[in-house]
Formats: sequence, C-alpha cells, structure tokens
Amino acid sequence: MTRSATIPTKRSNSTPLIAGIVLIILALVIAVYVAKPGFRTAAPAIAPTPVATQAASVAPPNQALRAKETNFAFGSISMAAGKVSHRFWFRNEGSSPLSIKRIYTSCMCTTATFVKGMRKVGSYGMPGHGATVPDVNESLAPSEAAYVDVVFDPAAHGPAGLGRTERVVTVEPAAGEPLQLGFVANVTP
Ligand SMILES: [Cu+2]
Repeated sequence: MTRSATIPTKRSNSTPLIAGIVLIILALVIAVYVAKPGFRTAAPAIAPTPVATQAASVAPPNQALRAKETNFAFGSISMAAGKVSHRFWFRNEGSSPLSIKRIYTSCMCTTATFVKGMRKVGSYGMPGHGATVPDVNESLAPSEAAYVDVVFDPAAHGPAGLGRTERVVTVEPAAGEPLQLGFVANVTP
C-alpha cells in the first residue's frame, strides 16, 4: 500500500518536468530548422508560391501586366540531356490595351519566345556586347493572355555552369513596371 502510494506521487511530480523538457527541445528543433539558411531553397516546390503571392500583393494597383507565376524551379537537370524549357503565362489585367515593348534575358544561355495564340515572336536573348535585342511591340487587349517560352541550355557555359543556376527573363511593357520571370536549376554533368 505504501509503495503503490509513493509511485504515483513520484510520477505526478516528474510529469510536468518531462513535459517541460520535451517542449524546450521541440522549440529548439523548430528554431534551428527555421533559422537554417537552406530552409527556403531546400524546398523548390514550396518556394514559388510565397514569392508569387508576395509579388501580387506588393505590385501597385495600376500594374496591368501580371504573371501567373514569377518563379520556376527546374530541379536537377543534366547537361548531357540538353535544353529545358518552361512556359510563363501572363495577362493584361488592366482595362485598356497594353503594349509589350521588350523581352530580354539575363544570360546568353537563356532565350525567350513571345507567344500569343498562333503568333510567335522572337526568340530574344541577352542584350549587350554590341548585340541589341529587337523590340517586341506586341499588344494585349484587356484580359488577354500570352506567354513566353523560356529555353535554358545547361551546357552553354561548359563545366563552369555546373551547380545552382539562376536566370531572369524580363518582359517590359510600354508603361508600368517590367515583369521579372526567374528560374532556378541545379545543373549536373
Ligand atoms: Cu548563362
């Protein structure tokens, strides 16, 4: 009787202590995980969504040209397997026609072709080194959508291009802020 009485007393004394320790460890684990620099980049499937949401809420209300997504992750791609492509949709959310003035890329390994319905214009590359990128001068009616087909050649830089690679395609309307469409890839041999 005396024994069985002391055991429950011990248990009930140590239970809050154990629970406290477990909570502290749990908090530390969460803190370390969130503070890790790789926390965001380690999850490419999740990363585009917050970025896109942020861009939409930060954009000024008079910004008519809106992209469906402003970031895309190819994941791991192989130089040997050749070029990869991704389609970035955007649309004129304003109430008047909008003109796409220019489209250009941040590097020569990346090209972008403007496509609206059956019409294809481009492809456009990186400006500079005496090379001027010709104007697009395509218009979008209110609510009209179009896309750019972005092609990335992971072998363009040779072995120097291995590893994490980020590129940006800029779609410049005649008025308003340019659209920045980014992608990331991990280039393997
Ligand atoms: Cu490049």
